[in-house]
Amino acid sequence: MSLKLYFHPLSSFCQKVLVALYENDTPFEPHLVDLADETSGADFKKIWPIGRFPVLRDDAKGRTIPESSIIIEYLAVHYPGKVQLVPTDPDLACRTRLRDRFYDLYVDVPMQKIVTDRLRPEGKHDPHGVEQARTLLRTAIAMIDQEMEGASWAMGDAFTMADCAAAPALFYANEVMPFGGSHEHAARYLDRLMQRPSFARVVEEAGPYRVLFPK
Ligand SMILES: N[C@@H](CCC(=O)N[C@@H](CS)C(=O)NCC(=O)O)C(=O)O
Repeated sequence: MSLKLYFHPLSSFCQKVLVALYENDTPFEPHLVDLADETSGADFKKIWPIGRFPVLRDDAKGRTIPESSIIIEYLAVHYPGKVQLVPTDPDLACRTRLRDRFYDLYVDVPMQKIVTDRLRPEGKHDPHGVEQARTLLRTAIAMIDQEMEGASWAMGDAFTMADCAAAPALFYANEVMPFGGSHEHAARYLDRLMQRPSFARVVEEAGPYRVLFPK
């Protein structure tokens, strides 16, 4: 097996890549990184000094690939499967990347700002930053709610990289700022994502680690 994924099961960006791998039954060796553990964190930073996961290592090709979207693009080029996560049509691919960026930057990132603020020590919280994140997240969810009226997946009928990004981002966003009661189309989209076998598996595998999620 040439692919090794450095990841943590609770991490939303890692879950995004796991969904892509599971969609296509792509074989890989999971390598759990525990950033709270000095040795595990230091070993990981030798591979990717930025210290953020996921990172894919492809021993067969001698490549180390960070960044969730780039990993999914790499898999689509070098290890394609039955589900075409990045369309071959350039315009459709461009629109897919836009949706992927949208879910990463305007749902996942503000959601993480809200969650990670809970981990900050007393006196080091950033209430203004958290409020900005909540405002951004609220705007993004309202946009998604409109977009998803009449659509099955982020790009319409086909499940793509954008849905890989949307699944964990919306899942955690709904935990920190529940939108089920106010945005029914976004909520139904999240339900569909939860029922998708690839993401259902990701959620189930993260189960034992849920106690680490800051309340
Ligand atoms: N743009 C990166 C973001 C990766 C990222 O922020 N990962 C988080 C976990 S979800 C992380 O590694 N956090 C650890 C840290 O910031 O120390 C991607 O798409 O992969």
